Amino acid sequence: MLKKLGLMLSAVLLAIASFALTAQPANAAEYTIKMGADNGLLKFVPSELTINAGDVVKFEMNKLGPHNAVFDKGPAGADLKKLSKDQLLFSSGESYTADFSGAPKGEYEYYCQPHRGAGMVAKITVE
Ligand SMILES: [Cu+2]
Repeated sequence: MLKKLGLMLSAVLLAIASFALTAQPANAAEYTIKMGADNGLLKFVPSELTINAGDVVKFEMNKLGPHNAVFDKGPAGADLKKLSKDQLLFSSGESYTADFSGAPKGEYEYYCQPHRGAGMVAKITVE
C-alpha cells in the first residue's frame, strides 16, 4: 500500500516537473509602440526600444494620425521592406505588427512618412 502510494507520488512529481519545464516562456515577446504621444507630440513612444531577434513589435495608432512606420536603415541582411508598414493608420487603436524573426542584430531606424520632417523618427535595437 505504502509502496503504491510512493509510486503514485513520484509519478505526480514527475508530471509537475515536466509541466514546469514545458511551461517556460519559449515564445517571442510582443512590444507595443504608440504612434503619436499621449501628450500630443508627433513621436513614436518609446522612441528607442531594445528587443531580441524573433520578437514582435506592434505599432499602434494613438494620436494625431495618420501615421505609418517605414524602416530605412538596418544592419546588413536586414529585410527592411518586410518590416516597413507603408499603409497609413488613421483611427486610434488600429495597428500592425512587425515580425523580427530572423532579423540580424543591430540598429533599425524608421520614420513616419507624413511626419518625418516634424521629427517623427525612432529606433529599434535587436540584440
Ligand atoms: Cu506620423
